[in-house]
Amino acid sequence: MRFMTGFVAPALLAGVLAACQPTAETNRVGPDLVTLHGPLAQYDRGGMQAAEEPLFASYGLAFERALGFTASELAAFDPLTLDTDFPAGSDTHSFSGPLLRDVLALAGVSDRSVRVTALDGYQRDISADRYQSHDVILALFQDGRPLGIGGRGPAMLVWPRGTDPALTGMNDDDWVYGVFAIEVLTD
Ligand SMILES: Nc1nc2c(c(=O)[nH]1)N[C@H]1C(S)=C(S)[C@@H](COP(=O)(O)O)O[C@H]1N2
Ligand SMILES: [Mo]
Repeated sequence: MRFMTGFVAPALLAGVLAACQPTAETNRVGPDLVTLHGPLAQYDRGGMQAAEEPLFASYGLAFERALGFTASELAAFDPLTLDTDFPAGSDTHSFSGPLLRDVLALAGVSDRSVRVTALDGYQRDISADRYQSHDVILALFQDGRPLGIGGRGPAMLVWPRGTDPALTGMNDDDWVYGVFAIEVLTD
């Protein structure tokens, strides 16, 4: 994300508006892996363009503006590592990535539910109470390797069910892999 807040001189407006569109950009290494939309305090891109963004469109993810996170932007957060079984009862893996609440806080979000959408269309709603009270991460790595597209990437919700007593025995329903969009709900 590149913040676009504050005042801009009228002469700069055209350029700023152009920068809001998900079009030609040369100063980035890769795409937004996770796009945050809904009522945010910060945005860095314009509206969803159905003709150019069919995956958003096919899941009904329409927005006027959003905040996108590239791999390097997600990697800039302090990571947390969780050693936990996944799927439940299976092998233990070491997952790491930013706390979901930290990513949301960067966009000024702290008390709203979020709807997490995966590449396969799987969706789960997570209440603010849950992401604030549990150290759920947006995992980017499993056992030191980046989560890949086609695997569990680009990001995955991983919960500390091995160490957080309140999560003992939780099932996998909210362990969403293939996360690419997070909508902040207005409840
Ligand atoms: N993207 C995505 N994540 C998901 C699911 C899914 O269907 N899609 N299923 C959930 C459920 S119900 C389970 S039990 C676990 C394990 O799913 P798997 O059998 O597809 O590995 O992933 C969870 N995360
Ligand atoms: Mo499941």
